[in-house]
Amino acid sequence: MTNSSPAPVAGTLPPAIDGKLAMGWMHTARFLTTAAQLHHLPTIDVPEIAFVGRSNAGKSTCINTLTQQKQLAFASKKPGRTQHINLFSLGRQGITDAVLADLPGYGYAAVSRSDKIRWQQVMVNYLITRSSLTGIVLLCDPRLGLTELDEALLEAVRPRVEDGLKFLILLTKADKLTRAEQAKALSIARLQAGGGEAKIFSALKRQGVDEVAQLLWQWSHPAIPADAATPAEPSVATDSAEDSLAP
Ligand SMILES: Nc1nc2c(ncn2[C@@H]2O[C@H](COP(=O)(O)OP(=O)(O)OP(=O)(O)O)[C@@H](O)[C@H]2O)c(=O)[nH]1
Ligand SMILES: [Mg+2]
Repeated sequence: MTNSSPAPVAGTLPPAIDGKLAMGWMHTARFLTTAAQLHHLPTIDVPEIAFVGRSNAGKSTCINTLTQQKQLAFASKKPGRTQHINLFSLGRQGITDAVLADLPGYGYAAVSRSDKIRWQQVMVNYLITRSSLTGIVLLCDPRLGLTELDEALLEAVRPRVEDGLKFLILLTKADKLTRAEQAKALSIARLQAGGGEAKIFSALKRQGVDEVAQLLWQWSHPAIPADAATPAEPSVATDSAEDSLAP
């Protein structure tokens, strides 16, 4: 891997980055912290990108595939594996320029109704109040399509998306679909994405991987004003948002 991703030039659009450089950047991912409650999350002063979606949609697998690390995020056949918000830092030479957040999935059947409702509230709080949140990747198994809970999430974040929050519907496990089914699912998802976009992804076949890495790099490196300072390491102060993730 080369070590020379182009730096954003002050006052300009971010330079385009090729797939190989974007994957090199993704490979720098390292564990930052895990939080069982929103107010335990550190305040982050770089772009944060959240991976959200139904339990078992493939969020943790997607993070592992993008970062080319087998066990950075916990992936499992058993739904409900991710129970905390796990943060991962990205950036070369130990300088963090973005953070990925792996969120617990929702809609897991074995969870009690009250826990489901509580978790939805935590999730919506996170998506609405988290000030470092720059982009959301909503993972969806196209065989199931967007569920009621996905729609509710979309509705909750719509005002922020209209305000410029980046948004991607990622159709996972594309290896389970034919090309024609993929094309159909993609056109439906594009309509549902509102101001955001939609892409096809398969961890198994490595479909869409470079493309998503490039997009996340672009989200994380917007044009910077001429007098902007160098991004710093995330500080360890805490947000004030409430609610526990633990059942
Ligand atoms: N065929 C196929 N299976 C996949 C793909 N991505 C994930 N899976 C499988 O889907 C299952 C769930 O994957 P996870 O990454 O743990 O899903 P998650 O969304 O993080 O689940 P929670 O943590 O429970 O919310 C695992 O058995 C994965 O191997 C893919 O691209 N293709
Ligand atoms: Mg997970």
